[in-house]
Amino acid sequence: MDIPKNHPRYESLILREKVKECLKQGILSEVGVAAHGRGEAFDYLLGEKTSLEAKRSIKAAAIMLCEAKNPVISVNGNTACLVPKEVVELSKIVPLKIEINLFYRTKEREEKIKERLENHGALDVLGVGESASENIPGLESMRGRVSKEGIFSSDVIIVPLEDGDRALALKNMGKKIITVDINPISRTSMCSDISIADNIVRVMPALIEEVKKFKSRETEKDFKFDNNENIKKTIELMRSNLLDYQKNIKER
Ligand code: PTJ
Repeated sequence: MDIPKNHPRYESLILREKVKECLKQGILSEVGVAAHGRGEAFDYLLGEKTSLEAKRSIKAAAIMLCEAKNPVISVNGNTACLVPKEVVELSKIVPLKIEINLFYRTKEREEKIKERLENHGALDVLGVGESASENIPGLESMRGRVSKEGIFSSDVIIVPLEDGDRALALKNMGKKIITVDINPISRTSMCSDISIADNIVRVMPALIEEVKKFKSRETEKDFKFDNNENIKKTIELMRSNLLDYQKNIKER
């Protein structure tokens, strides 16, 4: 569908078109559409821009990724739909491994997501078919199936767009978790080591830039990050944005 460029919700509608297309192609799960809608609602509360808190968490994530021994990005249907090019670029510059990990796992979806990532330049995609032969202890869902050389043996994992029980199970295995979840109070955000509360379409380009800065030694050496403080400030920002909306109604 042709979306008029001057539509006030242009960017959001373009993303919806992408989601619709990925659903048709079998990349996104049907439930992934609901997950996207939940993300849109939180984006409204954040004013649809990257907050200072999100910028700080992105910088902390870049440092953690670059200092990791075996970093991995976990890719589900929503992530593969929205940011395939950026996932591949990040995997090359850190470098890190790409692993497909689906809640609604089917062979067909694994293959389609792999193909989408390969079309964007991915060379080695883990987590497909027999490659996911290990299990995350204590996790009953399909997300528990992971590859030995990827998530199972990783030290740092980026877990985007997932509000569930896997992050905690991975933490219990002794891993460091970075999440990209625009909802700062999701289970995953609350138990991660670094919680990036921003839209993944804005996070990935910013994360790639921060990794480049770290690699070229432009990141300040004494950068400190406190995830709990950052989550609290993000919630405060949402609250103050809501109060601004309320004030605007009174003044109209
Ligand atoms: O592809 P599969 O089979 O693995 O299925 C993926 C599901 C839909 C199961 C997975 O995405 C999921 O667990 O969805 P949830 O539980 O709704 O969690 C998704 C989280 O991501 C929610 O907290 C949303 O607010 C958040 N979110 C949605 N869209 C975005 C987002 N966060 C950042 N950027 C977005 N664009």
